[in-house]
Amino acid sequence: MDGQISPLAPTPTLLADYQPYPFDLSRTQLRFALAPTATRVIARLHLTPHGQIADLVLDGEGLKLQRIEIDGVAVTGYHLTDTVLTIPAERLPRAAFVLETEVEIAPASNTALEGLYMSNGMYCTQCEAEGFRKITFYPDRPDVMSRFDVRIEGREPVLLSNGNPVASGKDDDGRGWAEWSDPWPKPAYLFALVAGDLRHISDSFTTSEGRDVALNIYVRPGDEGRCGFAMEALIRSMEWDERVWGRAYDLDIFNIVAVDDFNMGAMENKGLNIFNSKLVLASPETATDLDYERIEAVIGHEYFHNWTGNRITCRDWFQLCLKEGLTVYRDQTFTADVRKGAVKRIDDVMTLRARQFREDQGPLSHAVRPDSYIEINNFYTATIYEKGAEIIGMLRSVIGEEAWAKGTALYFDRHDGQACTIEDWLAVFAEVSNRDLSQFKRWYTDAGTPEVSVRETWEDGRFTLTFTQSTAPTPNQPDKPARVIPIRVALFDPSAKMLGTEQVLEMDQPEQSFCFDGLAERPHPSILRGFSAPVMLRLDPTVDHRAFLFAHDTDPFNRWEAGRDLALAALAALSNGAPLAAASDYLSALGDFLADPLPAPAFRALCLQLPSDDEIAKLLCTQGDLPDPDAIEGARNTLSAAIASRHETALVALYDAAEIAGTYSPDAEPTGKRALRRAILAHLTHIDKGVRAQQAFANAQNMTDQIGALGLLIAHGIGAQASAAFYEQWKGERLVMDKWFSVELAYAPKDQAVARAEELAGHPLFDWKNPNQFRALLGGLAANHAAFHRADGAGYRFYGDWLLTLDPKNPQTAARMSTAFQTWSQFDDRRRAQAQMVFAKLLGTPSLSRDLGEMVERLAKG
Ligand code: B3K
Ligand code: ZN
Repeated sequence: MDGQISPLAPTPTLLADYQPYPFDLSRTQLRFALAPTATRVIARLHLTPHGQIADLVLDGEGLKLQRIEIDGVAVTGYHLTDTVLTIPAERLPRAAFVLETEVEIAPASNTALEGLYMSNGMYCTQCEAEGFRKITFYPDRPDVMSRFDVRIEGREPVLLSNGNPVASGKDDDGRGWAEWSDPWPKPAYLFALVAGDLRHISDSFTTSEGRDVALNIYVRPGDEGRCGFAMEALIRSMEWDERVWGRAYDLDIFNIVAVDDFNMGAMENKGLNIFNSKLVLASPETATDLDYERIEAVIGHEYFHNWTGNRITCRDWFQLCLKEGLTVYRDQTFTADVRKGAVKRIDDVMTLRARQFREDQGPLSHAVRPDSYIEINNFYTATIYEKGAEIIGMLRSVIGEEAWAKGTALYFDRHDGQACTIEDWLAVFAEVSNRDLSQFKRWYTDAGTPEVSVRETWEDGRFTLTFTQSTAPTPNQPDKPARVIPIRVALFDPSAKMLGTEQVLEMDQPEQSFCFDGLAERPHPSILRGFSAPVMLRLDPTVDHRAFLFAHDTDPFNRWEAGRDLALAALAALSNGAPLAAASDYLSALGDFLADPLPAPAFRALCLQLPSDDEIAKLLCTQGDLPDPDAIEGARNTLSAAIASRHETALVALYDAAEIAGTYSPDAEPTGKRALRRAILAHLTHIDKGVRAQQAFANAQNMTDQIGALGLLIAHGIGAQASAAFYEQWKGERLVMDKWFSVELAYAPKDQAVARAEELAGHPLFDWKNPNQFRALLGGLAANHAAFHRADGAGYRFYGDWLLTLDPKNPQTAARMSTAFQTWSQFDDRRRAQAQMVFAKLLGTPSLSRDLGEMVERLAKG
């Protein structure tokens, strides 16, 4: 009954209903006898009632109960449903007791990839958020923390669980066993077990506290040669967390395991992180620069959870951002520190806008701390992760560096070993900074992206910036009172000299003015530097500093933003049918930028990359225009071609200068050069008949260059040969094949993409039950804006039918992939009607899962 919708509407879980668990669970002993179709799990739970008399309620789903005893005596009179086991209070001892259950589960038939399941003959687990209840009867909630001792029995050579290894051996019949003990109390969602025929690479790390830690990365046989970079990334993460946050590792061993079938990126199980193999395995020939960067970031992210998530966890799932927002903030600053510097902020803002702003401006908008959910897995969203991280950054700039350092130290001291709330988190900062953070807290409780408008006045040497904030209503939240918005500002004189220093203006009213006196000339303001708050900035339409800032701003983010705004304005005008002259401001500002010898390649690459069709469509909606996906695609191509013809000489010179000889390195500098060449190639391919892209493909020495060129060739309708060659070269590499499926669809001409998707869905190498492959194919199509949003609805229908196919097997991934539909209501009536037909079909399917059901219900509201 995996996640099947009940005939009655599912009841939401409410934050307001939180009650502490009435038992203490000091120790959990688990014994697994592994078998693919009949694994036995014996659980001994050491429970103590908290005083009041309460029923013992345990979660459990899809478990065959074999035995249930309290202190060695069989329990009678318990009540068992599909999801809950209840032992009435009157059948429980009044003092500490041990509940022992024995259940049988079938990991081989677990296609939902939640709980204990199998991937290529290997056993593995995924328990967050509520997967442990598919393993044994248990209080499966994050505020119940317990010490775990685990014994695993199986024929697999590698048997792993959390914590430190205690003992292992082999029985006479050749069956192996291993015992693990985790000294740190943890909630069940951090439990993990892995068993399989695996290979590993090892290293070690000595912590600042003098602990020698063995580090291992386990992979399928044959993949050992591709985990070196992941190991280096782990060591960099451990060093960084000690140096920057004072957090040291706390076990004798840290294991990472790569699995091919995984619903998301990775999971921070205590001492035994489980990763999607695409976020571990890398070689220059098979992984792109972006893959390398993501591997490092995700290895860091999961490792950083050891403190922000594991040592201090969440009281309930409404507090998910407590660990996720903070840990994303930590991984973003880690990447900026060790790899990318200032361009990382631009990447992060692009992601935030593409994913979170999009979510916040559509039917799925929700608060960073929501107060109700039906399926918690549907709330692992960009809002909780990325906007959650933005809030941390704002908090830091609002309270200042000193209070930030004191507050974080106090948080770790005070709450180590606890399951906490957002209130606990904010309280430490309120205390150390002596500030009332109740208005700031609205960032957690109020959904929606604030719009901040700016007006300028200049009079008698006084320059005034007047800001107005407003947030549009979001589902179930009609009123949006003013928030605290930190706005980083600098002023420049006309010769581009900064006047004074940068300041953080703190806005906390619906409208507020800030004055700057004693200025000789009207300044150029640079507002919201570093994107100091996740808001949509609307600048004074009567003054335009964008070309000035694109040429001179010393804040990389705002410099990039100025160029981006000019490009967006041009693209919006072209999409609405304006002639190319509408792009002339942008084209000449870009010329000045290209003539500046100083910018680094990575920054130049970002400035040369045009906004996505999705972003252009959103801008058109904001302006009150109806976006037409075909016109948008046309506008983007027109502008790209115009960039190429107008600036050909400068672009060719930069392209040639960024060529790299020698061996591949994933370091920031060569990565920046490759990104620049790819960005320039995207424009030049419009005017050179694809000659350079063909050369780039033929000469590519690494996956970054190869797949980059392939995408362009396909986009220009000249990729058939290259695509076939790519396929022949890589058909034996599962992770590269994911890239191929994706690129074939993301760049296919819009009128051919759906037919190609249908063809590829029947390809012998396409296994739709593998989440990476499903995501590659469906995600590839959804990334092709004009194809997915085809006016005749063919893109929507293909996509919807595949969600329906996947849903009974893997509701979590089906639900997540449904977010491709979140912008449906911004298009014309014909497209809207097509999307609504898909929703009606999905909602009319009686067996639709709770996961996908909740998503489609919300999406359909538009
Ligand atoms: N905490 C996990 C995500 C679990 C998702 C469950 N549907 C990975 C992470 O954010 O680090
Ligand atoms: Zn996380």
